[in-house]
Amino acid sequence: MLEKINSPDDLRNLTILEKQKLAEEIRKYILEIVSENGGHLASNLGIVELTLALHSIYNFETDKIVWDVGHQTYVHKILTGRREELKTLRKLNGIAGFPKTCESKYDFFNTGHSSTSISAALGMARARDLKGEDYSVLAVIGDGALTGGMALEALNDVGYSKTKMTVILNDNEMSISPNIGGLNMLLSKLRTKKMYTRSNIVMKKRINKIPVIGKPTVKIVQKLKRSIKQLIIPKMFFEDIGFTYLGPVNGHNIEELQSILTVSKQIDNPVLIHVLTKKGKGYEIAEKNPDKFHATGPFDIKTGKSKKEKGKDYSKVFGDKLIELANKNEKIVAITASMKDGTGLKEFSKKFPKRFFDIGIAEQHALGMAAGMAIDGMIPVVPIYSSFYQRGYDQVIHDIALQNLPVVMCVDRAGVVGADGETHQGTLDMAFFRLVPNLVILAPKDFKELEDMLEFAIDLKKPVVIRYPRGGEDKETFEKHEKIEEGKSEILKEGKDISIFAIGKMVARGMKVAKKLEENNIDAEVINVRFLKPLDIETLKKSIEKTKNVITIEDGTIINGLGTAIKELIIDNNIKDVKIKSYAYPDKFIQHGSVEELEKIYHLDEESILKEIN
Ligand SMILES: Cc1ncc(C[n+]2csc(CCOP(=O)(O)OP(=O)(O)O)c2C)c(N)n1
Repeated sequence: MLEKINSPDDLRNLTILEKQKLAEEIRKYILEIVSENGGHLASNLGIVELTLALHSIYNFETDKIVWDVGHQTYVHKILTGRREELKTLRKLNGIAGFPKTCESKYDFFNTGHSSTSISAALGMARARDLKGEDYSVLAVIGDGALTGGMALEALNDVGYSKTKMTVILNDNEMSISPNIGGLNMLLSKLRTKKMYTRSNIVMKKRINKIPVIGKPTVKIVQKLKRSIKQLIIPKMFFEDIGFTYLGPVNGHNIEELQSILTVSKQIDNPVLIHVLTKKGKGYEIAEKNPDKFHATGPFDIKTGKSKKEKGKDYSKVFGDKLIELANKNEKIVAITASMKDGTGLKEFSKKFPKRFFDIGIAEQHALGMAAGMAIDGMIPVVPIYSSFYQRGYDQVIHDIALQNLPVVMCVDRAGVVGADGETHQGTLDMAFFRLVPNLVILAPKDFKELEDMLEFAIDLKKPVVIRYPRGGEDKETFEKHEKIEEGKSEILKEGKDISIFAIGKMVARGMKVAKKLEENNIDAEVINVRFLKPLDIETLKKSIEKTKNVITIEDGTIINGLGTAIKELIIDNNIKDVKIKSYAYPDKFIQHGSVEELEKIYHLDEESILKEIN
């Protein structure tokens, strides 16, 4: 059946039974592709029937849909003419793992970060109304994404606006890990209510059609409507803030989904449809381990085992060291915005449950709360992925840095992350953190240096940022690990012909480049810059004055990073006749592909650097 589906039109004449069969084929197809390419498996397996129903009832030639996070759009991509291309999922120049307006006319809004869909959809609905047009606008959001502040701000506005739009709440009780929070408590009450079935949908339609004649009758009828509705719809949050709440509905029953979507389409006010789904549906191994299969690398379908041996990574090194430090210092607390596993805090959460806080997908709140804990004597450690730190920028500035509070901000997945692409690349953090007064910014050259930096940061009693990349350390190992001192770089190799200044994971590359240069009788000096801020002006200046030839290497954007800092240093100190070249990512959003491929494209690999020096 799947081979016959080239556009949503091909769904129109299918029976429910045929759609059920198609759902199974889609599951199998996604499983095959993700087991080869890696990707977001469990969320996509859980949303197959819902996506089929959406494309059956709505016509996205005119109607519009925004997918929250966007990691669950593989089914949507298959149904909208990208079935074959999906085989190139997350590969360089292949299909993206998230919606992209440039990829298809059926992708109406780019997503990747959580909790944006309701705002975007409301914007589209308001634009539609201002233009006097008529089509449906939908947002599909998970129960995890609903915990994000932006989603709640949008709900507040939608309910009040009375604008015609539909929010589909895909409730699988999971964020990446089990979902938490007060809203989750509310949803779990709703989950236990009687399921919406075709028969009570029909009843609700009838209630809405009770005619209203004359003023006195209005009140009676409205009262009657309300009391009947209460029998079916629990009076609660969503209705109170201006939505018509429909559900809960079984998200794996295509017939019931289609019925409820048909009702929603006819309502001219905001509607919220509560859909219950199972993450990983249809693949038992993922159903049992939805967190592990939220996002996965290539794996064996039979066993669920990873095809690549997962070595030690920076997140694990961070998590283990934090446990060691927390054993000695009871003021240390750890905060995560729904990323316990990804940031290496799983073991910490078990060891110190009272000092561990998973606060939902709410980076702003995580950092604001960290500031509160710090001002009252705790030492909060907050690991967040680089691209998600963007969410909490004002909290870093206004709540933490301005009050000079001792919060340790660990920037995981810094630099290019690879297959997740533009929304997830962590190339901007050095640039935006460097602007902020009071921040101390470091990046380790290897695992051991991350451990040392964490220990240093916890003792520093200042706001500190430590950035480190996804994955493991370089094979280039370092014997030397000087003590970390504020604002002090580390000279790894002395030389007289060229100064190589590198930071973070790029220090290893700098060393390799220096070794190769040595073969050509070029004597390079290599400095592990360590602190982007405060910069070790004295040491770096001395080196520049000696060689008058500098290259800088960093895994961040070219704007306002290490290269910029060194250029400023040269000008501010009036050092004349210096040749300088900076290796960094360009002022662009970096597409998906493997880290190695992207480094090559942007001339950050060893070979490109050497070619340009010679
Ligand atoms: C701002 C932001 N923080 C964190 C993430 C990482 N992240 C991706 S999906 C996800 C969980 C989403 O849960 P939910 O919305 O319930 O969708 P599900 O995967 O369960 O279908 C998280 C935390 C993100 N994409 N954006």
